[in-house]
Amino acid sequence: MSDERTFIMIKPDGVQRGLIGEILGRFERKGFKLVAMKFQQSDVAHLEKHYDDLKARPFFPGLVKYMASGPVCAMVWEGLNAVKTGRVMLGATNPADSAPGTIRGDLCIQVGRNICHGSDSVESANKEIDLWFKKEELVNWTSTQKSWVYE
Ligand code: D4T
Repeated sequence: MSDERTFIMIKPDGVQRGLIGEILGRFERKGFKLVAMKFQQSDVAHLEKHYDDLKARPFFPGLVKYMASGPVCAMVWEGLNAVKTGRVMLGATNPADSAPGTIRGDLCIQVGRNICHGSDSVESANKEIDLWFKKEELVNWTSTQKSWVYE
């Protein structure tokens, strides 16, 4: 149960604003385990695959252009209910609806620059992890904190 994985990505605006440490630190302090991380600038084709379910939406071209405009920090975090809790930590898609205390609620203003992405289901997490990482990039390690994070 504590091995559920989610894909979290700090978007180009989050990177440009120097928020990698802040966002990564929240997942680390929460108790989740980092399994993989990479810093890269993706091309449009890769981002179109990532956002394939949104291709009919009017904001899709602008979204992909912005996502390709600079480097992102892509991560895999592991732990109990990592997908659902990760979304709660991010806050609502539109920062205007995100509660204070959440990443979007605290750190951004507009939906088109909402600084981070998190998988919305275990199924999409698995798809996204496959799209962004090779199997050998997922590090198999034991966190010494595990016995203190879980009863
Ligand atoms: P991501 O996928 O970035 O974590 O966002 P969400 O899962 O929270 O929300 P989403 O898939 O509906 O939107 C993906 C991405 O598109 C941007 N967006 C969204 C936008 O620019 N305008 C809009 O009206 C909406 C709904 C923000 C997130």
